[in-house]
Amino acid sequence: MIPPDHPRYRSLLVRERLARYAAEGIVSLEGLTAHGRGEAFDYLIGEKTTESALIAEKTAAALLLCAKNPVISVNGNTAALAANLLPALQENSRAKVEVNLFHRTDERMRKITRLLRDQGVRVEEGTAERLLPLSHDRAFCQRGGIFDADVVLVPLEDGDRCQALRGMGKTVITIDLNPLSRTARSASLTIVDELTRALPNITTYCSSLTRDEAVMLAGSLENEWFLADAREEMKRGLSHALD
Ligand code: PTJ
Repeated sequence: MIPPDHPRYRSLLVRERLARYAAEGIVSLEGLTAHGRGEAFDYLIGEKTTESALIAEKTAAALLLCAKNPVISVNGNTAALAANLLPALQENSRAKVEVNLFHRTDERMRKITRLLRDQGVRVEEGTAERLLPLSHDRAFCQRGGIFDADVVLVPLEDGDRCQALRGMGKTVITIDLNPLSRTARSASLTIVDELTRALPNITTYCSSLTRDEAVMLAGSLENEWFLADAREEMKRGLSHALD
């Protein structure tokens, strides 16, 4: 029982939820360590959406709106943290949702799909094939889903797949609190923000951007600027903490 007056109440609730989903086999044990790493980077940006992250979120909405075939790729952590946020994003962005796992088992695929559907997400139903040039199981995806997508949103991504998708000519948007990760550096657009803060902002921008604004923003994207600003924010956060 976590007391609501605990100074880290929200963070402890999220940890408890992830631990529960890990016990149920939805989050991988490795996913718990990935969450801890994210928390550490979130401290450094003050656990809030920075100005540049908000612009990145607006740009992500623009990319999704301009896409012909946008797809949101969902792993165990994303399902556990944000299943309830995905229906609105799917609605506003017209994106397909496909489950894609690093630690892939049929049982986890089923459980995550069920969790998403229970929240109202329309999950792609096709058969996954080994279609991406990767030696691990993230190579499995669906024709008509990730394989045919022109823009893919891949929160909490693994660097290899990000590079593989870029190599296939796709625009890759990631949400990753670590601006130094291979994923962050190889994505077309990196949102350095916490997943559950970032998704509602993208959803809102998907419904408020005009077509012209979306085309203009999508065309002016410079990922290095977002990464550099996130690093600066973190440096400022660290010096502030040490003062
Ligand atoms: O469910 P599976 O089997 O597909 O496995 C998923 C994990 C997350 C285990 C897998 O994709 C993985 O190993 O990811 P990495 O390489 O640890 O990368 C995850 C990145 O997400 C790290 O850079 C973390 O800092 C970041 N991160 C963790 N939690 C959040 C986050 N970024 C944004 N919001 C978060 N809540």
